[in-house]
Amino acid sequence: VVTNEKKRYSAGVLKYRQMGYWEPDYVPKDTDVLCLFRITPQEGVDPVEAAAAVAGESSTATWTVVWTDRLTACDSYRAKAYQVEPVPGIPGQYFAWVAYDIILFEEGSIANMTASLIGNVFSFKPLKAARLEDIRIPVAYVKTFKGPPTGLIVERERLDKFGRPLLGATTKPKLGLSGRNYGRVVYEGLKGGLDFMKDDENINSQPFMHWRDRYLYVMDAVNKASAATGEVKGSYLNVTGATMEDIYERAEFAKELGSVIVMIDLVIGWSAIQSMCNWARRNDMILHLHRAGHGTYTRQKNHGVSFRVIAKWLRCAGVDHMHTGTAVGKLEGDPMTVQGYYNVCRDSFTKKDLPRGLFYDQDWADLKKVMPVASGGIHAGQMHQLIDLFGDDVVLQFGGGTIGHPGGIQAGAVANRVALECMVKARNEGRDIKNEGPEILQAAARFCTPLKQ
Ligand code: CAP
Ligand code: MG
Repeated sequence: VVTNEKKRYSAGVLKYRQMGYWEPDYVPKDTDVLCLFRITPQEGVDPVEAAAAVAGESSTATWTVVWTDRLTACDSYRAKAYQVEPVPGIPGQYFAWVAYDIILFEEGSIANMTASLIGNVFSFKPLKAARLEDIRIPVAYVKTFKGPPTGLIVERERLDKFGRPLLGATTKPKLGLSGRNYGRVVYEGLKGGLDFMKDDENINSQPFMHWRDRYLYVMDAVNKASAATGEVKGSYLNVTGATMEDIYERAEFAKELGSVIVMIDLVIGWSAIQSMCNWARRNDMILHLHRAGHGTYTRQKNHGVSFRVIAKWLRCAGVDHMHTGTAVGKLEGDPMTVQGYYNVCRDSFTKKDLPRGLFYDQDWADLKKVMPVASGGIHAGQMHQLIDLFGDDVVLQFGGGTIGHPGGIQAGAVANRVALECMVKARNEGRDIKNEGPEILQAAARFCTPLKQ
């Protein structure tokens, strides 16, 4: 049985090319969705046939010709693989370029777009592996999405904070604190100089701290810290829950308590994210997106979906903050690729940029900009690297790098704020912070014990 199965997919019996899913002369239209897949065909499978199979299985085809094809305008419904080339330096891998007519997609629906593009094809037997590397969403389709409810420009206006990155911290330990102790951490962090505190990805409503309890103590801390510092402060209340009803109930309570921001996890799914975008828009709320779970399908370089594609879908779906990586912290990610994700968040028009992993120009029409979030194992000692890599429009989040400070949580926040302000000042004075960063930090530390510590 195994031998026959293998033959069926490897001995040139695949018919996708013959069925019309390979069109080497096709010139993509401005209105097409364009996808670049990295494919690894099984031994003996012709790469062109494999590319045609990807186009087929992610649009209209099944494994054989069906009579009912003739009852549709199949020429426009069929996706077209139009270019295949070996991946330089990696034997066995190919780039397959595929175009999809806009008619294949429901307007304003990421769930629908993803059900086609990543629905079946990643478990297809003729391929050992497949990865969706990049996507060009045509401007005609972009215009059917609402995009970020607030956007980074309006966020800065609401916060009244300009000309520097924003600072945040994830409350730690992730799980186990009571509401009252949790609130204390939030107060200390905000009072010490952070702009935001944040719930972690997995804190929802566990037995040790129910969500209402958390929200009450957190908002008490936010209000007291705002009064003490004279700054607008926030704490991302994670409204993720088991059902959409739970999510709405939590978000409504956060609003009632005066929070400026709520948070959702990527794992709630595309339709829930789009619903929360609508909710945030109706309620003048900043919407923070934690990309919990993304590493299960974005990390492997030969299989899954690149985060740059997820970032494009998230900007269309409509979030205001998006975790986008750090390149220098505890989590995987190289500087150039991560900068590419930041471009997707913040550009009005993201230019093709191969060194940063961007294969297409992307016109964002008038979709607002997303504030990227750098988080994961970073601390004040890396301030120069972070500002050099990401500039001002970013939230730098130091969880362990605030709450693990030897002098306490408030001291951790002070160290981060002083490190940030001295580095921004040095950069604005024209100093080369990339190389002189440690020196600049040490000079500031002479007058700031928490930073010195
Ligand atoms: C960071 C963090 C964040 C990750 C998410 C954690 O804590 O709270 O969830 O950064 O990763 O649980 O690891 P620390 P990403 O600041 O203490 O490291 O931003 O890449 O999605
Ligand atoms: Mg976390």
